[in-house]
Parts: sequence; structure tokens; C-alpha cells
Amino acid sequence: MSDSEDDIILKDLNDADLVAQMHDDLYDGMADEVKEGTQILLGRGWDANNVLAEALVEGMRIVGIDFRDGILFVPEVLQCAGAMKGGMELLRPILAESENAASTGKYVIGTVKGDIHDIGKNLVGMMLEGAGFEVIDLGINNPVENYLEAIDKHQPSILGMSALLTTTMPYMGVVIEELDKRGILKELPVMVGGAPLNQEFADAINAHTYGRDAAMSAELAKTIVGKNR
Ligand code: B1M
Repeated sequence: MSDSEDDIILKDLNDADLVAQMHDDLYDGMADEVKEGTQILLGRGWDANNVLAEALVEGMRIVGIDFRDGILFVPEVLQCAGAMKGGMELLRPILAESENAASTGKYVIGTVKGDIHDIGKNLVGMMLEGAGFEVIDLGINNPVENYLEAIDKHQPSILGMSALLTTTMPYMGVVIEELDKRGILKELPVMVGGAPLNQEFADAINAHTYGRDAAMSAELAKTIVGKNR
């Protein structure tokens, strides 16, 4: 996007220009600069949620458009993802700070088989930690066996599945069917989420809840375990 970064001193930019520059830096996969911008905004008193939404998630939305249109390719988008994760790591402890730190419940989360997208899942995990959940993150590309093993081992209050591809979202239904067959579904609420999903799909596969975004998912999770005031 921009090719004259050399002379730009991030801390000298006003908020709007800094956010725009961070979108460029995220697009260019410049992890150090994205981290520095994140730090500067926090230092100026920005709320962590606003830094996340306006600087990082919005930057990734722009990346997504050019990825879709064949302007950016997988290796470049991986670099963008790395830059986004750098910024998210700085926000993690702030988002996870909570008066509910004692544990609202256990939440097992993982991206489904065939799918390696994890940025959104990680964000959901951070918000859940912020809501006081103990989060057990199974990572990416999880077959049904991984979910079953984690349920057995951790006895969670909620199971969460993430999918970013139209080709992998049906696998959520496979997992839910298996839980149903084993009599687990009636005891364990399942939350599903990811960009291609909607409420209709969640209903069709018999999921308990559809989480549209990270903040809403944390609120829904608290409601499910009866901890929403
Ligand atoms: Co991929 N990719 N990708 N990709 N990628 C998408 C998803 C795509 C929409 C891009 C596009 O065409 N515009 C498209 C999917 C099209 C479709 O299925 N309809 C796509 C494709 C096609 C692919 C490949 C097939 C490309 C290829 O190889 N030719 C390939 C598939 C690999 C695989 O998984 N098997 C692929 C690969 C990759 C990368 C590895 C390069 C990289 C992932 C890196 C990583 O995650 N570590 C990548 C990325 C980064 C994207 C985009 C650009 C960004 C995704 C993202 O991180 N968004 C994405 C385009 C886009 O979405 N704009 C795209 C930011 C994140 C904060 O949002 O993940 O939606 P999101 O999460 C949100 C909500 O959805 C929700 O809360 C989150 C926060 O608010 N949410 C949940 C998510 N999970 C939840 C779970 C919940 C509740 C809420 O409860 C449990």
C-alpha cells in the first residue's frame, strides 16, 4: 500500500493518521510497527476494545477484501496475520483483566477440521478470559476426536467451534451430531462462530448459540452459565 514508511514517526501522528498508518502497516505485514502503534494508542488513553476494533480488525478487513480480489496472496496474508497477532498480544492482558477473574466457567474452543484460521478464535478466547472464563484452546484443524477428548478431560461449561470457510463450516454439524449420539449435547451448550456463519446455519446444525463477534460471544457465554448481571 504505502512505500515511503522510512520517514514516518508513528508517535508524531495524530490519532486518525496513526490508525490509518496502522492499517497500512498491517497490510504490509509490519509487525513491529503495528505493535508500536498499538502501544502508542494505549498510551494515549485509548480503550483496548477500540484499538482492537478500529486499528486491528478494520485493518484485517481491508486485507480480506484484497485477498478476495486476488490482489494479496496467502504468504502476504500470513504476514498480515502475524502483524495483527503482534498487536493482539499487547491487548491480551488488558482484555483479560476482570473483576470476575475467579472463573466464570470452563470454555473449550477450537477451529474445526480442515480450517487453519485462528485470529477470530483467539480474539473470542481473549474476550472469554476477560469475562472470567478458563479457556482451553485446542488450536486449529480439530477433528471430532479432539473435541471429545477435551470434553472428557476438562468437563467444560461450554464448547465453542470456529470456522472461516464455507467448506469447513458443515463439519461443525458433524461434531454436534456426534455429541448428540453420545448424549453429551443435552448437557453441554455448543457455541459456533466465524465469518461465513449466521443464526440460520447455527439453528440448522442444532447449535445452542451463534456468536456473531468476540464481544457478543463473551456476553452470550456469561448468559449461558448464568453469570450475566
Ligand atoms: Co483465509 N479466507 N484462506 N486465510 N482468510 C478468508 C476466510 C476468505 C473470506 C478470504 C476471501 O476470499 N475474502 C476466504 C473464505 C471464502 C469462503 O469460504 N467463502 C478465505 C480462503 C478462501 C482461504 C484459503 C482457501 C485460501 C487459499 O489457500 N487459496 C486458505 C484456507 C486455509 C485453511 O484454513 N485450510 C486461507 C488461508 C488463510 C491464511 C492462512 C493466509 C490466513 C489465516 C491466518 C490465521 O488465521 N492464522 C487467512 C486470513 C487471515 C483470512 C482473512 C483475510 C482474515 C480472517 C481474519 O482473521 N479476520 C479472511 C477474510 C476476512 O474474513 N475478511 C480469509 C479477522 C478476525 C478478527 O475475524 O475470523 O471473522 P473473524 O472472527 C470474528 C467473528 O467471525 C467471530 O468473532 C471474531 C472476532 O469478532 N468468530 C467467532 C470467529 N470464530 C468464532 C467462534 C465463536 C464465536 C465467534 O464461538 C466459538
